[in-house]
Amino acid sequence: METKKEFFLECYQLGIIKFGRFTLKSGIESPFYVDLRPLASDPKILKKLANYMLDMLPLDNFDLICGVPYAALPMATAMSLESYLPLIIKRKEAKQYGTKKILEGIYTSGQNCLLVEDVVTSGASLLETIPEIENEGITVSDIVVVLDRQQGGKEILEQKGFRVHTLFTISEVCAMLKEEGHLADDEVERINDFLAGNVVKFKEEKRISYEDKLALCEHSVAQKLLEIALEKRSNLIVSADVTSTPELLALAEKVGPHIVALKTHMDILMDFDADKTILPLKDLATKYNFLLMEDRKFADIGNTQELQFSYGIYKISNWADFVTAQVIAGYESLDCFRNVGVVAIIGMSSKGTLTTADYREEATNIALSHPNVFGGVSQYKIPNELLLFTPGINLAETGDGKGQQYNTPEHAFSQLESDFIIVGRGIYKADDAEKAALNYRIAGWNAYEASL
Ligand code: BMP
Repeated sequence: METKKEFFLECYQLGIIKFGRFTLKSGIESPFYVDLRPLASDPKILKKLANYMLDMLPLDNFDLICGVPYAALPMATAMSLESYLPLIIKRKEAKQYGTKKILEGIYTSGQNCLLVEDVVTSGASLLETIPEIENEGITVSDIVVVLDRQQGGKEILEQKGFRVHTLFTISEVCAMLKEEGHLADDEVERINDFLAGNVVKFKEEKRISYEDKLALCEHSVAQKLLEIALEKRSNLIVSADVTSTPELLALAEKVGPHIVALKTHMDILMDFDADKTILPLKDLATKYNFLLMEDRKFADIGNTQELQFSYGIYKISNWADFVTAQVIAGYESLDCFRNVGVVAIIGMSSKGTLTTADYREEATNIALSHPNVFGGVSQYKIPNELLLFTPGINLAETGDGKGQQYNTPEHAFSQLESDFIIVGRGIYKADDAEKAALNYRIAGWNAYEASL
């Protein structure tokens, strides 16, 4: 049997609630926006919705059913079909000609009509509709609502003597969405603030500059990266996902002047050799002033990571300036990266990633508190004390058909307040990698400046 929560999550998939910053008809700013009309476009969901609503009601009390136009019309129709309660239709405005009727359908005076509404906010539209129905000699005792926005409407209607049955309340819905990782703590807080009648504070402040970050970030690698960024007027990291040393070195030579760091996956090289790969790469890093970021994404217990970091054929600790690591194994697993900086994987760019809001929150707490960590990889904002690295950047594509999801540099800097963009295929697959690196460098720097 499907639970009410499972049913709600199915409805949520249709985009019926959005979170962010919305100006309501009244001019008030709301942290969420509800529109239940999409429910009518999914017949299975509409039918289930009708039954969930009917299950809450003393059906013997009613002779008729009527939806408040327009959003509740399909809901009332579906409920009528499921319960055999006869439907009447209320016009939004009385007909200008002919009968000038406000109610359409078959009814007689003295009958009791169940009213259906999609969302109740202040109750104003119901209070307008009810007298129009009662003027026709029909009584209204019960109102059934899909979602109560909890802004006083239900209480006002109840004070006037109506029984109000609600399937979901906004707080219940937020709790379910939080549990499922769709809502972060600060969003829930903002919603609670709004429901408590307070003026909601939306963050207005602009992102902070690299100069200010330099004062804030204590880790030596973070400072070095920020210094290079300011010197080269670049926030570009190229992801060198090539599979041979000649390709790697050729790419580093081309993009070197434009980047703050070269990101490697050393384990994809077919011909890795410490002398032939690392020594010339280090020379290029010195020549063009960029750092080496090994995207190893360590994800094991501390002891194993320590071995993976310093032993085997790659001996990452000998040459990488900083590495990426998952925080899945907990705080202490990061202790082994003593002589380098760590960028923690907080959220991933791929479709269906398990890095939910709750996970990201916990991962951020570890990243903030661990002295080896100076940054995070994420597709969401992270605290200013950490540098944000954003992969999944491409000026031409929106995805790669393998789960990768791309955004633009503008999105990274203005929406996420990112510090560094990471570009792979957008550059190394380009016909002219140097020109592509220059384009991304300019796009990244312009987007950064525009976001200040
Ligand atoms: P591309 O721009 O070609 O999609 O490459 C992105 C690079 O960033 C890859 O090396 C990938 O491993 C890495 N990356 C990512 O795409 N998303 C993440 O969430 C984390 C990553 O490190």
